[in-house]
Amino acid sequence: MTDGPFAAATGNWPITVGVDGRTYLRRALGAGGRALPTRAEVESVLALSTYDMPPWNSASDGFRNHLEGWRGVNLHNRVHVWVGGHMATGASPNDPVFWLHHAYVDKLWAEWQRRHPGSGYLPAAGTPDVVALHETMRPWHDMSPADLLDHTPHYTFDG
Ligand code: CU1
Repeated sequence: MTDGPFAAATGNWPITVGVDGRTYLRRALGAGGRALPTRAEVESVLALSTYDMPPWNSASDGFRNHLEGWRGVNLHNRVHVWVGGHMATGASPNDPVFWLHHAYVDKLWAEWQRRHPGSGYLPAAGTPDVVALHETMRPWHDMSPADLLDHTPHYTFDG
């Protein structure tokens, strides 16, 4: 960034994980091609009533993949690409927008849960190479998706 509060010249936002040796925050707003998701697109993903389904990978047609961005509407991944720079790489946590974006993805998950109380995390059990509802997750190995379905002991959202 060459201007603003995160500009390299101010020295107030050091990059902790670089990808190309440059030590300042980089963005390329809108250069990635696809526009940011619209409200209608967000609503279309929130309307999906099934969290996930076979084949339990990036080809699955459920809420998870449309939210994460592996198919269809693509809410999460395309924001990374739209911001560009560090956000389009594995060093994306360097950008403060990363944290705002992921907080909003968490909010969408909570909203999906509220709208679909009869649905839930899938797979429930017994799916090779996919974390089932009560299986522990890497890297912690002491929490399962079931342990985290209720976020309210940890945080809540206004509005
Ligand atoms: Cu992300």
